[in-house]
Amino acid sequence: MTTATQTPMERARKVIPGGVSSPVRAFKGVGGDPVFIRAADGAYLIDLDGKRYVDYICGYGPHILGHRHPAIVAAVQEALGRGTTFGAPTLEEVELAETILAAMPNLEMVRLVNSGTEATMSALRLARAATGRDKFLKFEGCYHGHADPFLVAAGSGAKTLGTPSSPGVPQTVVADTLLAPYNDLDAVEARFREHGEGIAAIFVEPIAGNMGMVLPQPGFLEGLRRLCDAHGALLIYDEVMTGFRVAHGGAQALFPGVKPDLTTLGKVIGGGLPIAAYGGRRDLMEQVSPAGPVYQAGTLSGNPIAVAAGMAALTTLAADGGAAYERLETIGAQLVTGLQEVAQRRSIPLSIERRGGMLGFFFTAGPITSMADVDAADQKRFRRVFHRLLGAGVHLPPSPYEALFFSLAHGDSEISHTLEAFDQALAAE
Ligand code: KE4
Repeated sequence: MTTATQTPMERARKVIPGGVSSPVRAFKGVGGDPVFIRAADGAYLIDLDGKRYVDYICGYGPHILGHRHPAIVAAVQEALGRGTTFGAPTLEEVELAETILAAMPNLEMVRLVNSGTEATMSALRLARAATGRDKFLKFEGCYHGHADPFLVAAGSGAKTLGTPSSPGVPQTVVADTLLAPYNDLDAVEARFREHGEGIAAIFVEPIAGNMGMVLPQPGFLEGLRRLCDAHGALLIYDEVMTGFRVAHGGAQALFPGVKPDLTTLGKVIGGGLPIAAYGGRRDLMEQVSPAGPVYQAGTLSGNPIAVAAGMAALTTLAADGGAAYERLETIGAQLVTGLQEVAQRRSIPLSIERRGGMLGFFFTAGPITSMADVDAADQKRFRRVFHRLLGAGVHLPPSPYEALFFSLAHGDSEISHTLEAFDQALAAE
């Protein structure tokens, strides 16, 4: 919808940096202006002109049940009838904590916060306090929110110390951020040789979802656990994206041989409202204020409206003995098989991986094991295909470095619409 004087984006850019509330939404990864969304329903986004798009953004992960799921809407409406925020403990936040712990046995305690950024920055502070060490290691291409220590250039794995990738992040802050390529145990071993007893933790997305979707190679997570144990460092799984998305128990349920010390969560656990969390071993979490000295707080943490949405989401997902995840497998297999068949028929190299309701595809023959492989994929082709799909009413996340998400509301008609649009998009290549 464009007024005579200005487009929505022209208007937005005047008052909001880049016209968006979060950078990826600005379409910088694909070019052009974003579609402004007015509403959503099930598997669909609806723009200002009423055009519907099959949605593979799903809010960047939260919407695993589909938009406006009746259970979530009803729970939020009921909670609204009792108030919005109390600045006091509620039984509902206890129930949500208990529900999370029941699904993730590696977590003995959990603290609710408002965003994944808060969860990871708090987990890092706790790891540094618990070990008395300052350095931590992260992987190129993994994203852990925008707290200063994590904003480190995804530079070459040869770099042993990160360099700030954003102005305003002091070198002194990232001096303790170590980098390694994802899936490169030798590089991690080298960091430990250089800094071993100074490393508080390894932060890792056990399935990487911020460079498309990249799986851990066999032995990678086990190797991280072994190195942490050998050097007295903590293993921290960032499952903000994968928690309750790739499986009911998150990625750690798919790799049961490795037990993280701490886990961060978000997205699905808020049912589309702002909730995230960090949790793990009791001896660590008991160090968090006011139980212990590690300070962390939040005016709206455990917000009753968000808690109600999260509880409705997790309860619905757990119903019928996990039937929801079986359904996600069926939808996902149908989608991936179809995409692969189209690419094969059109002789276009496509590498695709899926776990649960999350997938990544790259225009390359693969394999994809690190950021370097993702960078080498045909990003120009992604941009062309993105816009053709958008024009055909299929909305992917607007960046080749984002994973795709689908929901329980993505049925046969949405999948066939997507595959038809994908076929037409590749036919034009
Ligand atoms: P938030 O602070 O955006 O709630 O969560 C940060 C975060 C932490 N850890 C992981 C593994 C994450 O994926 C995220 C956020 N993910 C991005 C999507 N790639 C959020 C989308 C955005 O930045 O707008």
